[in-house]
Amino acid sequence: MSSATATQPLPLNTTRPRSHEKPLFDPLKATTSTAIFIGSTLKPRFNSSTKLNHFNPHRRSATVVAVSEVVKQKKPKSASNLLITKEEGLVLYEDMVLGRSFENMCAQMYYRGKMFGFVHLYNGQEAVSTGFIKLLKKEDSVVSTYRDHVHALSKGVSARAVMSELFGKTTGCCRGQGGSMHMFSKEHNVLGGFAFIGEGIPVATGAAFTSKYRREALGEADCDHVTLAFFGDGTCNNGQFFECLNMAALWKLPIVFVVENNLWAIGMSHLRATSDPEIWKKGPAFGMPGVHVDGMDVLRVREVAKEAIRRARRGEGPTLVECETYRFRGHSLADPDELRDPAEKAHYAARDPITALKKYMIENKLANEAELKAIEKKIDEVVEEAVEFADASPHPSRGQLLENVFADPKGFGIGPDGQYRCEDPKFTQGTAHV
Ligand SMILES: Cc1ncc(C[n+]2csc(CCOP(=O)(O)OP(=O)(O)O)c2C)c(N)n1
Ligand SMILES: [Mg+2]
Repeated sequence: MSSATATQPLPLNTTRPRSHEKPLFDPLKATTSTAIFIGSTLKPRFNSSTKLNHFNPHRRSATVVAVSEVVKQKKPKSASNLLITKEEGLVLYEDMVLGRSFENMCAQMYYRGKMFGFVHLYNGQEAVSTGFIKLLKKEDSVVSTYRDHVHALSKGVSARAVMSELFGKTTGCCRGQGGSMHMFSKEHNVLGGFAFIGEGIPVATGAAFTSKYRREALGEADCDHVTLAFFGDGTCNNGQFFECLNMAALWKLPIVFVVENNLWAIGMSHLRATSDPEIWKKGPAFGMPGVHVDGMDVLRVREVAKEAIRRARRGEGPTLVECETYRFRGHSLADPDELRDPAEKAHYAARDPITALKKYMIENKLANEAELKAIEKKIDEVVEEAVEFADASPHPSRGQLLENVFADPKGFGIGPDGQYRCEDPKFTQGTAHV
């Protein structure tokens, strides 16, 4: 091989693009119709340093782009050009602070040995959960991944129920049988929590199909329920993602596919793992709008989310939204987080979505310091109280161990005497011969 064509192997764990990689999407070359998207001209009052500016210089610098004109440019709410009212801003702020405080407390409790297994925190990504989920109705569904605590909280599952679930207690939202990666609440239509990546996408697609079936086949005219499917960048290279985009577009399902592109899949850089790192482009390939949004800016996320959710509710079909975000901690609490470049971490830390919203609200006189402090104090108390509640709650009995595990509990979980096999002292010898 001549030296001109030889390429150096890419060092592990770098975000540097491969030397043969084409420059990514160039917003300057985009036509008007490809570059316009809601929020793009609304100038939310974040200062210029908070504008989307991907860490990698070869990445796009566009704020928000779409390839479809389906979602039109929005008019500002009022002459003041603000994107939110005071009340809306306070709801968003409280939800993001709840997510952050809850996760910080999880870390403390995990290292004190109160939780078992892997625990994946959401710090840094709050603008995505809050920006989308706070727009939903109770009947709408949310499907998450193993990074699911905050999605459940945003959807209204109490901090007590999520913390107890993490502690493995009967008062948890899955009665202590799910743990960190399997948050579920029928009451709040949180359909999981999934440990396998991509596993939730077909579940979400099925939930969206249910809404359509109820409306169109069962004649429930007012059934306009929407499903949000959250998943990561790494998951977008999984076949289930493509299969579900196809079905959702084919049947015009009321679903929004929300990609939380935090640039990493454990220790694998998105740019190393993906032939075309601009995930939003995969939407139009299946005939649905694809949108990229700054996922560190809750107001921009919210504007995009509003339109995507409305589209779904109107029966106009799915949307793929790529939110560019960052996780502030390691992949899980077992990850020492030594792989990512400290400069990259510092870049995103400076764009903390909670600090940005606080600044926006104060600068625009939507709230003062004291009001926001009061919210932070209230949330601290909610989270402290959730820990006390979880700690004081009982562990499940051994008899609960096999509940909801086997489809045919008579054959496996319950012995001929009607007792759970795990109550049998010989249980450890196995149950397969029951
Ligand atoms: C089907 C399957 N394959 C592999 C894994 C191991 N795994 C756990 S997390 C992860 C990376 C996922 O990255 P991403 O989708 O970007 O989500 P993030 O952790 O960044 O939120 C992988 C490959 C898994 N859980 N499930
Ligand atoms: Mg990721």
